[in-house]
Amino acid sequence: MLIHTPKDWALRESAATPETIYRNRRAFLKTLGLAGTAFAARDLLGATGGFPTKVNAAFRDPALKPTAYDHITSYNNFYEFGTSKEEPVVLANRGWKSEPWTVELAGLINAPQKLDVNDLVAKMGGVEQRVYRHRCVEAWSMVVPWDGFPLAKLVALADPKPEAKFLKMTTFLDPKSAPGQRERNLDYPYVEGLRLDEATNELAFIATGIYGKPIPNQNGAPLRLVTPWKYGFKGVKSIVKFEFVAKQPRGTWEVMQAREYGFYANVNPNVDHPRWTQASEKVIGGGLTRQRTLMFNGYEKQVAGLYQGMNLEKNY
Ligand SMILES: Nc1nc2c(c(=O)[nH]1)N[C@H]1C(S)=C(S)[C@@H](COP(=O)(O)O)O[C@H]1N2
Ligand SMILES: [Mo]
Repeated sequence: MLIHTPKDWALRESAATPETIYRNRRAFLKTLGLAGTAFAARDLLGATGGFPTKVNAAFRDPALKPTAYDHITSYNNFYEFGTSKEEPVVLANRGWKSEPWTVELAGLINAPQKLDVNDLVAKMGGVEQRVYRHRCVEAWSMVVPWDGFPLAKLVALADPKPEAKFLKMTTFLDPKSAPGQRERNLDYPYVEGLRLDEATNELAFIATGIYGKPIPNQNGAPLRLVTPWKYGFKGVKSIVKFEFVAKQPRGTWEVMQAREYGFYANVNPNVDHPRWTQASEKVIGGGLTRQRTLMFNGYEKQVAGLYQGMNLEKNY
């Protein structure tokens, strides 16, 4: 794996450390007389995603050092826009529009609907910021300050019927805008799924921003799933449909290679990928640093109960 060298397009934020971004935002809010107040983003910026946000201290482990904005937004997996880490930042910003965006709630629910992403965010009560570990199945990791809302709130809005046991989430399909879909480098549209009790776990999150700014196209604008105890490929980007179903859906990577990528995809240092170890991970932005991978990516306390009595080697 190559260490990313910033290109011209990646230098926009290069002067901004995580610290200065926070400080500048605070200064900005102060000039508006809004520091410390909760308010709706659209009134202020007219931006997708409901900004700016409040930090949720319950999801901000002070021991976690957020990865620089530059790395988070220029080292990406988004196969719709290329299979390298560097292509998505260019190819997802060349004509593909993540705005306006309609989201569909469908399936075994009492409140099926199609709504604009901004209306959805408003119904969710705006956005909050959480700092989560992000661990890819390829054995690299970051720490990301995501802005967004708990997936449980969206599930409540959909109001599932008792028969609904799983939530299936689907990415847009637009081969004209997405070169990877034209090349069919995966089976599109990209699909992922969760058990309903996983979807309503307090950690499951829908991100609409990063570092208090609308989420860039290459990170899955305008909204993507974040399940920090699972490998990154579960975090389906640019979602157009949330469908509540009775049967366990098959994810795109599971369809491609079921022996390597399972439905659960819980981060587990004790179960290796068939082609490499999962016991440790490379830290993006951390030079040559590798660190030990933690069970459930460090979220054992919040999620271990979901998998009680399950064989995690068989249910990988
Ligand atoms: N639609 C879609 N979602 C996707 C992917 C993808 O290729 N297409 N890649 C996944 C993988 S493998 C990872 S690690 C994360 C990467 O998210 P990031 O680029 O924001 O770090 O997105 C996931 N979601
Ligand atoms: Mo990944």
